[in-house]
Amino acid sequence: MAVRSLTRAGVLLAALALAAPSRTGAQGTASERVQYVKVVGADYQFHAPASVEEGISVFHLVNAGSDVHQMTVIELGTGHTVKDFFDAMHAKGMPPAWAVTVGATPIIQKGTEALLALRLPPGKYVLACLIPASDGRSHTEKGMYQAFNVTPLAKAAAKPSAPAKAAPATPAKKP
Ligand SMILES: [Cu+2]
Repeated sequence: MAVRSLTRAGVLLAALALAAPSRTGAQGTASERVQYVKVVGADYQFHAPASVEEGISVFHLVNAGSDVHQMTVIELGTGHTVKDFFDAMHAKGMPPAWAVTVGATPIIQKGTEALLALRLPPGKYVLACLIPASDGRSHTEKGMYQAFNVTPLAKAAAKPSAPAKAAPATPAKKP
């Protein structure tokens, strides 16, 4: 009798422990896929995938240029385009008020790397290097920005026969 009660309590605790890491409830599962997103930063442009699926993405920024760089992930929201963002950066040298900064890497030297893990909902985003160059212009203005989309997970689930679609260049096998 006592043993059975303990066992039941143990199972309940285990279930709670499994549920705890997921702050957003339904989205998080024990088998949630983590997408690996390689981003190469050059002087002055980014080479990055055009889209990722919603959920957790780990951005791996490599500075392949000779200048210092960083990467800020900005959500454009509805009603704004990448051009709107670029125009605002050109006018003020900093992101406009409507742009939502979702995350950013530190500033890294040439030949170094930085990792940034984010949980991204579907939407339109832009990667941008916000560092001002010596002439006062941001690296964004020099071309260091790239639009990317976060696509709903349901879209991928509708095509179960093409699991490797989201990451053609990299083996996204990490749990
Ligand atoms: Cu830069």
